[in-house]
Amino acid sequence: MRPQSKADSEECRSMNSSNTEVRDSATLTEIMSQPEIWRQVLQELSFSPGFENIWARTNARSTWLFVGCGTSYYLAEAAAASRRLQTGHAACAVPASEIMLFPDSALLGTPGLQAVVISRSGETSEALRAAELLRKQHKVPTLGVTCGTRTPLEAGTDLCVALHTANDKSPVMTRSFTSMLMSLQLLAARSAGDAKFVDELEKVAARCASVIASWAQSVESFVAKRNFSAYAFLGQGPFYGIAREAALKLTEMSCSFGQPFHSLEFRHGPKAIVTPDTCLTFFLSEGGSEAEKKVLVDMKELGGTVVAICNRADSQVRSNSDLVFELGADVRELAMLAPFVVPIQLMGFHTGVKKGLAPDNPRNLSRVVLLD
Ligand code: F1P
Repeated sequence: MRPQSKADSEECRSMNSSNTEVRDSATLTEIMSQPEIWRQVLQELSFSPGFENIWARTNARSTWLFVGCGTSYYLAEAAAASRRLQTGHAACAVPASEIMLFPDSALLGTPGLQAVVISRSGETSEALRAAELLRKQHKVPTLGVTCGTRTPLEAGTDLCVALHTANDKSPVMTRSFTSMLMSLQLLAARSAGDAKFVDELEKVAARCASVIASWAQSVESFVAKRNFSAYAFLGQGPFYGIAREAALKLTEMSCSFGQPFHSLEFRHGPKAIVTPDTCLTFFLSEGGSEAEKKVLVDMKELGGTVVAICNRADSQVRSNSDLVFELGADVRELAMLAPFVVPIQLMGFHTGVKKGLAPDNPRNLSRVVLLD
């Protein structure tokens, strides 16, 4: 057996010492439960008269405004980008605080506007305030999306999707984020008359179930061997919302500094930070992959540490990446939004544990932000 190098013993020490935190952690359990939870949620929604009713009552609305806070805001961004591509109709996202403080910037007078207020807890003060302003002051029909039960959000919106199965105990949103995103993509697919999309999400759930354990192992050993001074998350189109959420996950669970960028924007200045201690994660789309891969190669040439998340990696991606995650599913790229965030949920978790933090009890964070 090869003598234990310093890195190995450090790796063993960091992996062993956090076993209990790892094994018993609600956050890790909830991350690893996602493929099964997605399968259950898709099943529930496919046969839910309530969901069908929500589609029937919102389908004619031509412009959709997605609203949320924190992770729920980045979900709103990914859902809006996905809906634009799925339906070809207008859709955008704003933080709930903008509805409160700069309502005129959200074009609330747009004819045919449908508002979607997303809140895992259904209790976040800004989300409730935004729902109330949209509904009562601006007369915009409101659809709530939550994982809570009998929440103030449900009481404060015209319609509500409540995914109790996908709720997280952890203050950190993981399966709630991916499941609520899938539910909004299903609604858009229904509006686009795209009956195949639910099958593709089911394929993604099955495929992720077969790779998630190996993803978790690769992340844990990668994190054990490396220390980074900065993290950048790069994605184009609908993957930009996923890059935003990935940066937040790393920050929430490991108190490290992570920033999201549109991949090609990274050349326009931010690449100044690239060193071997910079971890650059690329969410490679299929639509933009040639141009995105060129950025990946450029950053590797600058000496950056590259993590690639994609459906299938070609030799160029493999030879220029330090770590590759492949989903390998025969689905269209929009069905890959949710699973692509999973490796970074895991990276945030294991980086936090390595730094002696407790992701189940993230520093300075509460599960719900309540304001006076
Ligand atoms: C929104 C949120 C979470 C964050 C933390 C505080 O919650 O910002 O994204 O992780 O838990 O609250 P919600 O409105 O979706 O419940």
